[in-house]
Amino acid sequence: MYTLYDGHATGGVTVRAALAEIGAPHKIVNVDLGAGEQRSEDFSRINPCQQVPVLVLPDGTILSENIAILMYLADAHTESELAPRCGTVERAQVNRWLSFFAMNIYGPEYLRMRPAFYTTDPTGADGIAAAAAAYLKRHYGIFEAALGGGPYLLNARFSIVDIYIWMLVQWWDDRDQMYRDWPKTTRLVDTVMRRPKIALVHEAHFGKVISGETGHAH
Ligand SMILES: N[C@@H](CCC(=O)N[C@@H](CS)C(=O)NCC(=O)O)C(=O)O
Repeated sequence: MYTLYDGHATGGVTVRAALAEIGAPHKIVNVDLGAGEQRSEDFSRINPCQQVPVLVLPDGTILSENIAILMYLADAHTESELAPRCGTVERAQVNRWLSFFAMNIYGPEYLRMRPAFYTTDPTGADGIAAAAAAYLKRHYGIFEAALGGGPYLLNARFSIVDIYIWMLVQWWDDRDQMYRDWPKTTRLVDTVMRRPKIALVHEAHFGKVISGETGHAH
C-alpha cells in the first residue's frame, strides 16, 4: 500500500493520476498547504523541503520530487505501460522532456505566480513576474515546435510526461492565448484530461472536463 502526502490541486495531482491509471492501492494524507501544515514538525521530518507530493512506498521508503515519483511508479508497474522501457530512445525522450518541464516550466511558474517570494526588493516583484512569463512562453513555444503528430509526446503512446504536462498547463492562466499559440500542447492536455481515470482527478482538482478538441478546462 502506498501513502501519498498531498494537498489540493498541487503538483501532486500527477501522482494521483499515475496511481489511478495503475489502479494501485493507496491512501492519501491531506496536507493543508493553506494552513501551513507542510511546515509542521511531523511533515518536515518526512520532507525537510516542506513540500508535497511525497510518496511513501510499501517498504517505508520516502520518495519526494514529482518526477522521481512518476518514474518510480512507471518502472515499478511496467504492466500499466506508463513509460517506455529504460534504455530505449523513447524513454530518453520521456526523461528529457520531464527534465525540461521541471526546469523550465515548474520552477519559473513559481517566479511568475509568487514573485515577491523571490526578491528582497518589494518594488521588483512585477518585473520578476513579467520576465518569468516571457521565459515560460518561450519554453512552451519550444515544446510546441518539438511536438510531432500527437496527441501525446510519443504520438499514440501515453506516458508519465503527458501527465506532468497536463498538470503544469493548469497553472497557465491565459487559456485563449494557449489554445491559439500552442494547439498541439493543448490537444495533448485535452486528451490526457479526458482519459477516464484522469478525468476524475481533473474534476476533483481543476473543475469540469469539457469534451471536444477546443473545450476549455476552466
Ligand atoms: N521540486 C518539488 C517541488 C514541489 C512543490 O513545489 N510543491 C509545492 C506544491 S505544488 C509545495 O508543496 N509548496 C509548499 C509551500 O508552498 O509552502 C517537486 O518537483 O516535487
